[in-house]
Amino acid sequence: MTKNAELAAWVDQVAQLTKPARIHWCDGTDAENDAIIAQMLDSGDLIRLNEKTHPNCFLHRSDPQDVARVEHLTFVCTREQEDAGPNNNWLAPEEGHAKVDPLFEGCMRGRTMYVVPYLMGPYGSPYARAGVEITDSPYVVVNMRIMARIGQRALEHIEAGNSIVRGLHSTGDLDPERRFIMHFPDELMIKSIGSGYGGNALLGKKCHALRIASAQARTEGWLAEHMLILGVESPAGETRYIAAAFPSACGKTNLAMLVPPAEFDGWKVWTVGDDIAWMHLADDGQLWAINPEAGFFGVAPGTSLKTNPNCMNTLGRNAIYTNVAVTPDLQPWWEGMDGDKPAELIDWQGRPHDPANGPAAHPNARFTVAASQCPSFSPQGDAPAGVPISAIVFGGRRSTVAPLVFEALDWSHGVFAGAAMASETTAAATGKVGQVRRDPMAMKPFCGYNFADYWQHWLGFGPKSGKLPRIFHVNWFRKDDNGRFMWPGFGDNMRVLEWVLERCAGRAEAVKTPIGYVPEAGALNLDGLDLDRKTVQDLLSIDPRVWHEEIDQIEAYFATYGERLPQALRDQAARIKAALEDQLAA
Ligand code: OXD
Ligand code: MN
Repeated sequence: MTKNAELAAWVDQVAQLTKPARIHWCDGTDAENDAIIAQMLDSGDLIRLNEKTHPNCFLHRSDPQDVARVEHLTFVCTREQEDAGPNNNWLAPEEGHAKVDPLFEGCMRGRTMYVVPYLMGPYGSPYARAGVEITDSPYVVVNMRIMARIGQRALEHIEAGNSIVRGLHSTGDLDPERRFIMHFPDELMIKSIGSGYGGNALLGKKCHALRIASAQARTEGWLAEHMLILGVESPAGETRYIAAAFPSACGKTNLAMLVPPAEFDGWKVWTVGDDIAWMHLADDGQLWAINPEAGFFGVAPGTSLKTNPNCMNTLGRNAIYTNVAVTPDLQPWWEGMDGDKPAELIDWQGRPHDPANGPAAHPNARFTVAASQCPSFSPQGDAPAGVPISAIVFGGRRSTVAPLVFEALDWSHGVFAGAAMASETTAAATGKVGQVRRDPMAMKPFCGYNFADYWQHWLGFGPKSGKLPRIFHVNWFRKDDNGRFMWPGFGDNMRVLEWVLERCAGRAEAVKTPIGYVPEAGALNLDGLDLDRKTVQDLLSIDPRVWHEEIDQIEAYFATYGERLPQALRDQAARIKAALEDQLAA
């Protein structure tokens, strides 16, 4: 229960609507967690994994129709449609409520209604924000406990008079026809029904920390972004921080936990966050970032000791796995894991694995694990003030067009580069995989208001400080004519991060091109890499013809935002095109 009358009244009102058998206020203690896990083991909602190899680890198998975010069923309900923008599905707030409220009627009959007070951001941080999620899913409770700071301390923060985001969630009947994820930014309210999947159901994550928070950040003058945060420590012991935005399932977790290659003796990468950054301009003129989350909800397939040893060393204990395969002795398994594929596996749906049924683990299978367990977790990971950001990196999955790395000419051009981001789609959302779509700042599924206003908000930071981070764009996913990746990626991405930070320090050499600064031949440290000159050249090349076409496409995309599009972005496109035309004419 709570001393906060408004919160108590809302909980009452939800209980009257949803008719649960009982109400449980979560205190976040170990004892509570143990009891919920025990009950989920009983009901079959969780399966205990091999205690010897994976102590305190559990497997959850979701409904096969409920395995990813559902962008087509996700709505932003602002008074005016224009305020949600062409980037969001929209309903007027009263229509949004009218669509979902009937689905909540009696939906918790026979179930426990959990009330989960949570804090996004470190305890004691002026930037942390609270929420309360009401849910009938014990899976959500045990995952929220890892992903956010839940329970008594969060409730105390709320009872001290801080505002909250209210999130109502029910798995309903899991019918995709009765599934909606509704956001009401003006009411600081989320209503999610019909799905138990992470991004649709763990409301602190995408719904609160990105969609609602981005709208709050706009009015309050900060940034809520789909970005990892990492620190790079040099052999001299100096640590500088980078925030980087990539679309879902493009390697954010791997980059955040990068282990530098052998040639980078004495360098170390520290993980602050792997998915979300809240960034504020501080009195010193620098952009400081906190990770609002406390855990990682990462994609399992492709994670291995080779691609992400820190992650593998995080995952072996106290983790919840969703939709992975298991060996006969109940060890988790997924495609891309180290070693040979075991002869026998149970697939993500609990069937003996038959390759004819597809991969053994679902391509969007996940792990949930505390960030503090990660060997590279930053000593500043819980710092209330956050960390100062030296560089912002945008990146997409492009098999063609985008070079390995370029630096924007200035802040406005950097905002353009972010706004123009495109990427091939992945399994993190339902729908076709591998289609190129515009995904500005990797926020396409997550920006809680009109992108045109969002870009204007970003542009507005430019004149505010001379100490803003420099902005870069990277592409680890360029392919050659035979369809092979040209860049080794993973730990070797350190080579690009080093150039990025050297540029920030005013040291590394670059060539100015119409689309930005690219590394001069020899400016990237490629020692020990087996890459021929031609491949390096191709990786850094900018084809003026291809880019002219790319800018045409960017302009066509921008045009869908009409008059609201900031003039500065039109000007950037025109400037780049003119420079490319000069090159083509020369
Ligand atoms: C995620 C996503 O789960 O972006 O982080 O889909
Ligand atoms: Mn994400």
